[in-house]
Amino acid sequence: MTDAQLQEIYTLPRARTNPVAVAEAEALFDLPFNDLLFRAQTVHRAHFDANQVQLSTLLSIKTGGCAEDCGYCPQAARYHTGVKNEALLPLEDVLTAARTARENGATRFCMGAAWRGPKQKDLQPVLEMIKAVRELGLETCATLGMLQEGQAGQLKQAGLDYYNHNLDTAPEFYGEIVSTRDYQDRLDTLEQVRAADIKVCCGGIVGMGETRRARAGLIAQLANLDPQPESVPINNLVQVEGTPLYGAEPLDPLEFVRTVAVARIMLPRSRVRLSAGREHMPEAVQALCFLAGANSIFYGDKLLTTGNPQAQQDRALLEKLGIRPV
Ligand code: SAM
Ligand code: DTB
Ligand code: SF4
Repeated sequence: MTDAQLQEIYTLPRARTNPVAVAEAEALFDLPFNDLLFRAQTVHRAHFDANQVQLSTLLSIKTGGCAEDCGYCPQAARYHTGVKNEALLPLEDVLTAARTARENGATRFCMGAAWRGPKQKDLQPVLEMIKAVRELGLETCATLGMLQEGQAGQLKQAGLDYYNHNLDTAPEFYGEIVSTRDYQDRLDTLEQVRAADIKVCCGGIVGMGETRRARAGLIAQLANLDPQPESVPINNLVQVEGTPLYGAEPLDPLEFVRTVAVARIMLPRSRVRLSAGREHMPEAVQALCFLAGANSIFYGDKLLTTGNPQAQQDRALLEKLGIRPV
């Protein structure tokens, strides 16, 4: 891709990133590992208690059968991954899961649906779920896909605290991963979420065969959202057989740690979440991610359709590191 093409991609109407910010992120990635981690830890301590990690529990409220073609996703109908389709869960099932999450010490409950976006008839029962989960004293988060005009306002009214909608990767790599919605669609949804005064949870996935420059591009793009997202999930691709990205070259764990560190430095006030990909991540690598400034995790035995470390195992890890869960 030429510099002119890159310039064009990064100046989409609502994409505020310019190549200078990408270069800044790239320069951070290129630092010696210890210098990068020292800088990240310094920024981290200036804005957060360094021994505290926020716990969010996920629940898939509608599973599989999705019409989109996201190349990483086991829930896309067009890939044959063995995920069992499930209609929208009844309110009682959601509440049972939320109560368990609360008892286990989670403070936020994130409800995910395998939709391109919610139809109006789908939204109503989700609004009931949000209200009921909030009444349990949990923070609420939802990830339902693209939002249409007016839907963010309804979510806000129901008591939604956070909306998760990821940019996934850098604009120049995005077209190789997803074709059924474009980057601008994602930025538009994020703008609707902001306008409705819901906190933004927005991050991406690494380990999809992208270059370091693309990882820098993703972080720069996130950092240039104005205001910056309150919550930034950094996912390491969970490779699921049947998806196009199955068999991609796995990312070097130290490069994953670097990605977390660059996110911490460029998004100093955001909670950076060490997200998908922890199930098979050695504890020492997770500890390095916390040192690099990660201060949130998905907590609970399952993500949406794939595994996550057992809650008990996570509590033991945090205890070993002297990290307080919040
Ligand atoms: N369907 C909605 C959407 O795509 O906006 C919401 C749910 S979707 C599963 C939420 C996010 O999960 C995706 O944007 C992607 O970043 C992440 N994700 C999905 N599959 C993943 C995988 N195999 N590994 C890592 N992250 C994944
Ligand atoms: C996010 O950034 N990661 C979560 C959440 N937001 C919705 C999802 C991870 C999904 C991993 C694959 C699965 O379990 O289906
Ligand atoms: Fe559908 Fe979301 Fe999966 Fe994409 S990431 S295929 S939109 S469930």
